Amino acid sequence: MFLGLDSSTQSITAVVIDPSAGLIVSQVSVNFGADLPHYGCPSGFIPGGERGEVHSDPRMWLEALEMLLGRLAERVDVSAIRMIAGSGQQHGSVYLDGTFDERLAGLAVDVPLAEQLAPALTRSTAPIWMDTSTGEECSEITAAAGGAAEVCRRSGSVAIERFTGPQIRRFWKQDPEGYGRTARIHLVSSFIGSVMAGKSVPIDFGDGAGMNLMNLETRGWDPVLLEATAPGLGDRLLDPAAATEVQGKVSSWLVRKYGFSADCEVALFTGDNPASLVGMGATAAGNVVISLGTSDTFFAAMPGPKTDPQGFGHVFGNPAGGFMSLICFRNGSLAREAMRDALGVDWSAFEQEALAASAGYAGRNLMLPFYGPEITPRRDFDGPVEAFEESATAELRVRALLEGQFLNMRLHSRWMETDTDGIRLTGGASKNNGIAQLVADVFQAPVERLEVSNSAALGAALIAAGAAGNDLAGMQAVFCKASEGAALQPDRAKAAIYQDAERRFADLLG
Ligand code: ADP
Ligand code: XUL
Repeated sequence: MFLGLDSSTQSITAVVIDPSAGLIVSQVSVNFGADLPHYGCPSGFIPGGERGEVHSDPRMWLEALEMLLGRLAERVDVSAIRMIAGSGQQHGSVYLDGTFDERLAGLAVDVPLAEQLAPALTRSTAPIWMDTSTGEECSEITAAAGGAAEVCRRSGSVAIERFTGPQIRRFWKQDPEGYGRTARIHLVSSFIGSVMAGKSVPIDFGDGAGMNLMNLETRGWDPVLLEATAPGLGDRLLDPAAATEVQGKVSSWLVRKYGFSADCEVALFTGDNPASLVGMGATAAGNVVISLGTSDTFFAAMPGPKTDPQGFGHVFGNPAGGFMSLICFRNGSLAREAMRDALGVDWSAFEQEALAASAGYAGRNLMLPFYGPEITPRRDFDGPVEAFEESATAELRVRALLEGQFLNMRLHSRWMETDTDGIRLTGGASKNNGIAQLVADVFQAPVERLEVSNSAALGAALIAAGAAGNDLAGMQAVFCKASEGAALQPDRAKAAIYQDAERRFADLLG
């Protein structure tokens, strides 16, 4: 059996697979807000951050990991797991002193993990992908590295607020003493991976590309970008590596505490989106994936790196080799939830309203669907903007929000020139039939959903099995099957309507 873990924005999930039987053995989750309310992070981050700061608590991630492994060991014979891999929300970073590796090597089973590792934190909180506080640092890095086009040519993205390099620079500027004590910087993925391996493990090419620090051509840390970001940064990072590179045996803590086999090995952890590309069976070009999680993302495998002329999109490493393109929209599920709560309705209202959109009615009432700062396109928070032809009812608002989200996605994914012949939909909101149909209609492409909803954790389990020598494409054919029933077909009567709506939406954005 093989274990994949996904430490995401709002939850941590484990998926265990048995490739020889073609079976998902178990799926278990811990929700940060619901299961660990004492951290005060109902949506997985510390509320009330100022100046665009969004941080989370690494101790919460550790306590959740421990709770998850406990639940897993109650359901599954974990001694039969041969390899572990994982994924994490991208870009988030954890700052540790020189005692981190000693602590990992000597973990006690009867003391909470968070209590044992927290003293190694040189920054008590971890900035995550929702953070937009580093505009100044992005400008400084861009200037020092020779301009936006040069940063993009080297790293696959222009300097981006949530990316780890600008976040590291901000920490160095705000707390040089804390930065000075920092011996190791991990991403969320490599942090959790290190706990599993009992030692610091490298960042992989998939997640490493989300830092504005990795050179896409050499797949090593880029000396110019390191220099432009913070002094001595190269010493604080292990060299990046492929996700399938095995790091050795699991931590003895897992053996002693949960009964893992001492022969179980650990592969690298990657970003949630690269892992999801694997779990959605989309590592070879052909399918576009739309993930409707906390953030909404649009991504696809691509043969060679191609960058977004507008600077919103990114190039990451594809865990199966080559590259992937990705665009992230910050106002995903959290915007849908904000509207749901403001109107006092539930998800079935979203489902009904999206399904009720008749051709003559669709795309008429436009909304810029931003309930918080947006990153694609960049918008500071000034609330959603409505351009309605008729007086706004709750129903119209729901429809306009959803249409606005997917029109924005359609507009900003044009540069990829991907074939949207087929869309694979994943993430928490993908189970909503109305939302899924609306995606088909706005993109005018058939939409498929897979049997397994935890695509990042499944992708991680497939990476683990692949690292142990199993054939990835063969496993994807078994595990990444579309759900029973045909794909959702687009309503062709809406093609011209949404083409026109996209143009008007672009005008409204200005
Ligand atoms: P992440 O992996 O980013 O933590 P998920 O992919 O698990 O997030 O998605 C969680 C989100 O899915 C929830 O925050 C919720 O807003 C949304 N969601 C869950 N069920 C539905 C539904 N039926 N309709 C719309 N959205 C839903
Ligand atoms: C991608 C991004 C988010 C996070 C959280 O660039 O910021 O999708 O990975 O899921």
